[in-house]
Amino acid sequence: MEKRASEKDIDEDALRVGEPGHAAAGLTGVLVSLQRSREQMGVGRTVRTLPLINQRAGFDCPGCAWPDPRAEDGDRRKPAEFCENGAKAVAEEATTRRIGPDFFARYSIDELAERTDYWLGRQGRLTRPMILRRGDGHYRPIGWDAAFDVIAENLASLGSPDEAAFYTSGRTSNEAAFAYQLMVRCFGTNNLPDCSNMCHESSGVALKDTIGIGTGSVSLADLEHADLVLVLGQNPGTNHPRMLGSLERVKRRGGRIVAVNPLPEAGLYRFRNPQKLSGIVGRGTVLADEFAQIRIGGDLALLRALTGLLVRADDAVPGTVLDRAFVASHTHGFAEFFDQARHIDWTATERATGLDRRQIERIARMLIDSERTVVCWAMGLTQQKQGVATIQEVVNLMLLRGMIGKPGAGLCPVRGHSNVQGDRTMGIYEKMPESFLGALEREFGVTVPRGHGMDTVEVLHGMHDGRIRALIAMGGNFAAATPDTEATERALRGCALTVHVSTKLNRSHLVPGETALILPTLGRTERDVQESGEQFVTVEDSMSVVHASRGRLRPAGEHLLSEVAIVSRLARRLLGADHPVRWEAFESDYDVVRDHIARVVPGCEDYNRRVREPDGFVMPHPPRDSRTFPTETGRANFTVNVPEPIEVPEGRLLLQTLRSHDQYNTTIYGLSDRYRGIEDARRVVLVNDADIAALGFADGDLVDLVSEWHDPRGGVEERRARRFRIVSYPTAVGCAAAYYPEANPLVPLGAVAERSNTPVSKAVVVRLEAPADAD
Ligand SMILES: Nc1nc2c(c(=O)[nH]1)N[C@H]1C(S)=C(S)[C@@H](COP(=O)(O)OP(=O)(O)OC[C@H]3O[C@@H](n4cnc5c(=O)[nH]c(N)nc54)[C@H](O)[C@@H]3O)O[C@H]1N2
Ligand SMILES: Nc1nc2c(c(=O)[nH]1)N[C@H]1C(S)=C(S)[C@@H](COP(=O)(O)OP(=O)(O)OC[C@H]3O[C@@H](n4cnc5c(=O)[nH]c(N)nc54)[C@H](O)[C@@H]3O)O[C@H]1N2
Ligand SMILES: [Mo]
Repeated sequence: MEKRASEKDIDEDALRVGEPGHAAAGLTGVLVSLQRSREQMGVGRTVRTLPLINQRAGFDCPGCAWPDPRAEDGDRRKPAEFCENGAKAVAEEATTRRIGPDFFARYSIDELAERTDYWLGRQGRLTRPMILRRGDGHYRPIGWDAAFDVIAENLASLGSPDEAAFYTSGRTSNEAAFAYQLMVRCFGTNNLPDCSNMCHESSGVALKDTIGIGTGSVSLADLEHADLVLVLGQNPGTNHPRMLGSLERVKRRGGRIVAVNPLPEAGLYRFRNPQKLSGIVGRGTVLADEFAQIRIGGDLALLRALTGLLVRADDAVPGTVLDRAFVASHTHGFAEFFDQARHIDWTATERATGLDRRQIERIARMLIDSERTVVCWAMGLTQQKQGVATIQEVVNLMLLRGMIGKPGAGLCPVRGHSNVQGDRTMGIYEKMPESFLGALEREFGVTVPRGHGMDTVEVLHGMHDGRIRALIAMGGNFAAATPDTEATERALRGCALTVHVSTKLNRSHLVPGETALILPTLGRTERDVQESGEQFVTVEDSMSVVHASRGRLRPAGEHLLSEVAIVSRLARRLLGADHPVRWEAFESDYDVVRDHIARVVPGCEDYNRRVREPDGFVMPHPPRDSRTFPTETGRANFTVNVPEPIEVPEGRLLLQTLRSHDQYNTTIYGLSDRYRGIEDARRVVLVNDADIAALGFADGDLVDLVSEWHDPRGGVEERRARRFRIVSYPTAVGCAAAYYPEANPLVPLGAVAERSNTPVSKAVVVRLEAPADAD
């Protein structure tokens, strides 16, 4: 049987498995980052680039959204304020390799589609606008103006603007995002899906309803001064390595850490700080005081038990546990919450969590003993069917003890992409409120649509049934990041037009609509010179700090346009020369965009001045700043959340799809998942020894993964991903893990989180089968 291209990744015999690591970072991390940077950029460029990452005069790391230390944090910004994986993200962008028209003349699209994502990423930076016309086998170069003509003509020929969707990934700057959403709304649609729909949407929905604002309530200083930090469903050692430094400071100050995860992730155990000599050579700091190895999807049941234990402890000795004054003056719905919280069904809790009652009681005791608690979480919580309810229960837990809006305490959703939070603030959202839409109209004298647009999953459904005919993507890798790969690829191929504004070649370029364009753009690391001179852009991190980012490298090619320039030019072509928005001015001077942002986006007043402060400024957050809760009740809302058990039939496992240490989402840097001891292979499935034996397989066996999904409308759907190697791994019993995006074909489009519509990428029921094409 013909293997799918992405399955060829695997050199099936190359897999090497060592001991899972117990410590993160350290000397190996430093060496790997230098080696990767040198390989991609050469020595000179490495020396010039790495020192600028996250410095005030430099650029924001294009890796994760973890904040930088500010003056108020004691100003301990280090000369090397980046991590191994940040250096890889930079090297990936600042590489000296280039792809030009000759590359596309050499490889047909069918040949490229046969290559792995890893190979595609290694070819280098895109340098010229390219077009794939209907029936042609190759992308051909096209001029910018001609490219905008093709896009505008295609969009104009749609039955309605709502037949187009405009995706955004989270690297886009605030200036580009603001201009982009304005163009899209002036064109006439709110179809602005983004990567956040697949990422922290559950956090946004839960927080908005309960505390009135969708962002986290802590600063870096709060986190570092906490008595207790809960890290739920997150792997910071790989995905937010600089967070480990903060957790280390928590420990040094005598604070405690609880990690809740089906996997014993290295960074949560022990951390060798590469910024310090002792860290490089010493044994490092033990981080987690308590590691709860939870079953996938068990967090709501755990949190319910914890809120129950707190409520009961206060019942036993009234006034000793709950912050009654806070509850009385700042919250709503406590009575109803209290009534159900007192009942803990221990049998159901132990079954759902796989945890022992005594451990849950120990964690409750730690919560009671802590005066300042911070809860951090990421994809392990959000990409679950009950993701929103789970995060609402996190809020309940914190409200009980008044842990919002006081120093050293609060809610900390740890964001992914470096500017995913800023893009939202700038209006990249299919459901922006009337206040924002009205402000846009007043500012620009335009009319924008009011009906809600489609999110990522809705767009995919729309493509399937013909309601969406065109996809424009500002960054990202839509084809590989979305679930249900086979169906998604069919959907994309059914579009009349697909357009990707990209820095690097990726899978999405190879799953074209009838007409497809690749528009190459500048990255964060590069100098951006426009008519009025050198420009900078702004971004917002996971803790709502907005600051400037300035690239310094020579652009990867002379034909590249910045994202702001691409939007401005497309807008002029699409909306006509007499459009009331001064698009040319946007392009020539980003201060002009920022002046509009200042007047439209609440909290961004005086934007141009404040982003020029050395540390930028912090967005307002009423619960954090003044314990005011802009919800419908005017208070923080308690909610009642009922865990529903995930049914896993006999002989099946619950599979999560996650990141290795050597990738950035769909960008594969290399084949080393060092902390987990897995080398040279990505098509692996991590399974507990007991389960391997019970299922009749052995460590190292080759299997197909078959997902089974019970459509609520009836019927079972099956999806297959071929040829994964079983790796014996100490994950929770009954659970399994495989890498994203290789496992995306298994995630059903219909399996989404309630209310946030986020694909359930962390709980897929699968069975293992001997390979269907065994040879
Ligand atoms: N180097 C690097 N950095 C990145 C990224 C990257 O790909 N590479 N991606 C960026 C992006 S966009 C994001 S969103 C973040 C993602 O950051 P993470 O959320 O840390 O990423 P994942 O690899 O998806 O890991 C999810 C974690 O949740 C755990 N988990 C899975 N299911 C459950 C569950 O049911 N309960 C609990 N308690 N835990 C569970 C997994 O074992 C794993 O440790 O990282 C950002 N930073
Ligand atoms: N199964 C499964 N699926 C998942 C997840 C999971 O855990 N499991 N995680 C989900 C999450 S959390 C997220 S955030 C999404 C990520 O989804 P996306 O954001 O769509 O994917 P990325 O892989 O981050 O996008 C990488 C591409 O962005 C382009 N790029 C990089 N830098 C720039 C830039 O500065 N400008 C422009 N225009 N383009 C640039 C490059 O061409 C690169 O190929 O995936 C989601 N999908
Ligand atoms: Mo993400």
